[in-house]
Amino acid sequence: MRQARLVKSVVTHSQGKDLFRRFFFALTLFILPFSSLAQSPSDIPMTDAQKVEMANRVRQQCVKAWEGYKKYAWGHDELKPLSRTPYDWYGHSLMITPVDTLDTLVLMGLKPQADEDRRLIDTQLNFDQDIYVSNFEITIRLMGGLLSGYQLTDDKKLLALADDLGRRLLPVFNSPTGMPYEFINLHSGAVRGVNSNPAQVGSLLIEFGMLTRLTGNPVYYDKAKRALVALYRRSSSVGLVGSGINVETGEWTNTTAGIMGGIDSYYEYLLKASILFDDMDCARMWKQSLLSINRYLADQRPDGLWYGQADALSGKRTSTDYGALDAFFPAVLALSGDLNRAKQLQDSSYRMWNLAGIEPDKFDYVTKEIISQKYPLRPEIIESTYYLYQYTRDPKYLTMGATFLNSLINHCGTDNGFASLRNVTTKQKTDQMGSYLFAETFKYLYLLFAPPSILRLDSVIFNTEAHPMKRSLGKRKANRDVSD
Ligand code: DMJ
Repeated sequence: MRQARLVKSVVTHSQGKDLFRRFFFALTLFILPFSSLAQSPSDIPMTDAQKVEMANRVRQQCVKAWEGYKKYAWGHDELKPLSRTPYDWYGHSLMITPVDTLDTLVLMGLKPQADEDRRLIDTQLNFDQDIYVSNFEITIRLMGGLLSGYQLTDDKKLLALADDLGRRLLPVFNSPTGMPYEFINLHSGAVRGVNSNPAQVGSLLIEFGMLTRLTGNPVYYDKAKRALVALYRRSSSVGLVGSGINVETGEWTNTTAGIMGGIDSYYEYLLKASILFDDMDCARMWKQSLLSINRYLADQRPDGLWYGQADALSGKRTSTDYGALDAFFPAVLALSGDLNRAKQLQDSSYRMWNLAGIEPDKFDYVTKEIISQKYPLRPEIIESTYYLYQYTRDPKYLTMGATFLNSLINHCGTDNGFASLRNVTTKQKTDQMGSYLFAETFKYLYLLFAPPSILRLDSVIFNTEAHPMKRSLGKRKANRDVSD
């Protein structure tokens, strides 16, 4: 409050608005994010020059982490930022960080880095490996990154790699229900993992569908759409899905419903596929699902709007957890046209961030107790901030973005990159820098402050790993109906 009074007196007794703006900008950058004012972001606008300055700051941080990756982990899946050693998810590198990062480097105008990255991918990435991989993770990060990289650079090798990957992944859909197995061997096509969840089953259509649009091969769209429809048809009588499903029997193995990790991007893809491909089935499935989400999961509390968990069969509330992954939902609500709920939920997410000065992975929004202390550099809250700023131009979202950037730098920054936090209360770091730091966290932060001309939100649909797909390409061919 003292700071608020100080700000006021500066305005009254000085040269007015311009000085106030500059003073406020300094506050935004260095002081505000750590003060109690950060609980309710101010609505003082940033000038265009100040936004450019913020975008440059984000780019500098991204370059710093990219240089660290290059120095200590070049050609590997990830950099371990504390030990400065490389890490490969499956023993052999699938170049997860290079592929996930390419479109971010292009959008940031880092051409030498983007060209070098592209050369690495073009010459070294080989999917013919005798390893079992997660179909979901490889689709959203690698197929998504290759497809958006191709759309931004016109490098046909990237499309050929995506096509090769798509062909290798196809056997994953050969279950009795058409819902994909969890893991697949990239060399033999053998599958594993009958117990899956809605996110893994239902977040494939943006990538597989775009692959169909770009190659003309209908099989990708058809398989991913059938899986999505098969899942939707197993919604309960109250219109909810559980968080665990057996892909061979179609039985629910866990009936906890929510918008949390394990379910999250299934809902996201119903909406986004409907827009990207003009797919009316997806539009209908999204509309129906949203009614149940708002009826059974939304929770209007004295301190604001939250979304918790319920039993998928009865709709009865089971818990009041909310976390970093749930914070994607304001973006989806905003894209769906419900700005009112989107804004309220984003305010709630921001309060969660400020509980410990950086976001816990999960907390109870009634007791305010932190349930999972980790912060693995997640992007979802920043993604929602970006969408809300695009739709409202409310400067409070820029202030939120400045808070996030400062927390990241101060609590997660290392000499050569950024480290996840093991504990948001103690700020103890852990030796992990996931590739989505580049694909999503930096990209959404950059786009929040960058001029809209860098990438117009209404010209693309982002996959769940923030890889932009051009809407114009999604709509090129007539929509195919799937019936089974
Ligand atoms: C990303 O890989 C994707 O956003 C996915 O949908 C779930 N979350 C991680 C980042 O938190």
